[in-house]
Amino acid sequence: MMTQLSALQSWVDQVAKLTQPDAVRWCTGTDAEYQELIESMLADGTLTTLNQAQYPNCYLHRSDPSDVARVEHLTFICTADETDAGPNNNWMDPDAAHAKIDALFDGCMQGRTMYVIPYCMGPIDSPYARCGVEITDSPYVVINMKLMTRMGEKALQRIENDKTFVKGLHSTGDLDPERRLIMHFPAELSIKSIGSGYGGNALLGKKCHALRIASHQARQEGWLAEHMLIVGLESPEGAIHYIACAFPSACGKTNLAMLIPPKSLPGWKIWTLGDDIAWLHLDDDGRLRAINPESGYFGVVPGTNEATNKNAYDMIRHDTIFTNVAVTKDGEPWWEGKKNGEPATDWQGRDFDAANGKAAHPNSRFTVAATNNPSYSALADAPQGVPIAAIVFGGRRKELAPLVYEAKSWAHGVLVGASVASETTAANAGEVGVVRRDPMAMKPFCGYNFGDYWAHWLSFAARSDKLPKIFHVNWFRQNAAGEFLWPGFGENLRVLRWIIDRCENRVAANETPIGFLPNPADIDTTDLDISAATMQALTSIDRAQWRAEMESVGEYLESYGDRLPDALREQQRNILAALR
Ligand code: GTP
Ligand code: SPV
Ligand code: MN
Repeated sequence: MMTQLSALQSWVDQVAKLTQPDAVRWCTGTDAEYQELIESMLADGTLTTLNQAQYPNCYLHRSDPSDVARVEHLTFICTADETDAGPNNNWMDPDAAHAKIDALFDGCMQGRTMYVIPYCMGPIDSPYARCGVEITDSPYVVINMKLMTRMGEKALQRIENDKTFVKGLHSTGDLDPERRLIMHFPAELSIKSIGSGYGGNALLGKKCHALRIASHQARQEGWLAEHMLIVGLESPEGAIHYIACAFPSACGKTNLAMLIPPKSLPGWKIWTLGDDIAWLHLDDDGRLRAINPESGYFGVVPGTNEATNKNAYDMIRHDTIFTNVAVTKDGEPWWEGKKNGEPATDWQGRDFDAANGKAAHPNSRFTVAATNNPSYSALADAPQGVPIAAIVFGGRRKELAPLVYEAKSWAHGVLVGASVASETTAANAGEVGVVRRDPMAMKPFCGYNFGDYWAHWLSFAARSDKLPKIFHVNWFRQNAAGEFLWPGFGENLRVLRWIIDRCENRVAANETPIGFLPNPADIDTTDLDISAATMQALTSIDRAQWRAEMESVGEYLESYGDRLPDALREQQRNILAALR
């Protein structure tokens, strides 16, 4: 008996009976446990050592080449009624789903150790935090959970007090994509995942718990679980505004959350609260407050360098797990966009040959504790979180979407979020670069019907008159030659400054049918090599293109049938009418 909580003990016993591990190990979350697991994975080849002089305590994991990203086509929401999962999810009947996946779990841990990981999503003493227990046969999962969550003894204590926890069962199985499934049972607060050892498929605290299951709980309890970074922007005068931004996978959250202010904006400071997930609650005063349920980052490696993201570059110089990067002949990690060194072996461990494609996998990742981040905010541990001044949606769009615009009301902002579309990236298995609808950047992560989700978002307007303003940004507009029009990265602070000025009613804007756009002169471009014509293009809209867009948004919304809130339909119709 390893816990006083019989519901937990009996579940662990029942899983052990099904999966038949050689040993069961309860994880305590100590540094010694982490080190011991590292040593054993170095010994069996699960990890390899990187250059310890240049990259102390950094290790490389190469995942199976068929297992390098999330797999939305194998991810299911299992609700009694199919329409509760919605057209945005794959659905399976809960009984059928359990039967199908339990057959794969049967005996799957023979010869392996079963690890029991109690974890807490959110500051351990926060009323907004929620706990879970992940059972896994992957020591790689254990060390990632150690870096990314508050796990071990303290979490177990909280679980024993709360007497409730999300159950997550994971096994790497045989890694055959034909026997890979990620299933969610919102009504049971449980997750079952088999056949993948990768990121969001396997670190169940992250997307499976903190978004899919939590979004379901959040709807019932009146809060929001979102795919958002949280960052504090401190002005030279010392005022800090916290903003929460939802961009789809591999569309710039980690980079924005730890950006380095450009030299021409002296005195600005950036404080990172989170880079991927935010839980948002209304406080007693009606202000929206955010906590980051995670305590580490699982970030995209390619593109990281001293110019794009020096904080991340420095942060991953020590105590970092790299997954699927290349290696130089000196044993240093290497990736596309790194300015020094060259690859000797590629992400699959082969001698590097450009004919085989990129040296690092485009979705190669780093795992680090948040405290490694030079711009880490101590308020990431504050039980009440931080007040949110603005919500920012964004996507990766070559065309159409301007650099920034502001919604005219909360309900309009919900439509702006529901209309997010973005080019697909390597974060999910499948085609890259195709524009698809990704409402609130939650297409892969909302644990229930988007129609009900939008209604839930809309309902906040009746509960508070202090809600944040809502904006939309696009760092990814391109010219005909395929070059980005906007420099991006640290320079994005110039746009965030306009957003803050709008929140403080310090600057006027151009009213258009899609929202308020900046006067080009109100985006500071000091020291930027950007023409007036480009700024004009970035801060204006093409009405014909936008008419087509709003028609397409209307068709998309109607695919949610009678679950679509009337208020959202009305927003879309009014904008379309104004564009005509
Ligand atoms: P997930 O962890 O998958 O949820 O992604 P994320 O939203 O945190 O994305 P991330 O910040 O890791 O960025 C993904 C890719 O976009 C990287 O290759 C970055 O170099 C690139 N990127 C980020 N910000 C910008 C930007 O402002 N402009 C341009 N052009 N590229 C950017
Ligand atoms: C994403 O794909 O949005 C990620 C990486 O943040 S994963 O944890 O794999 O979901
Ligand atoms: Mn993400």
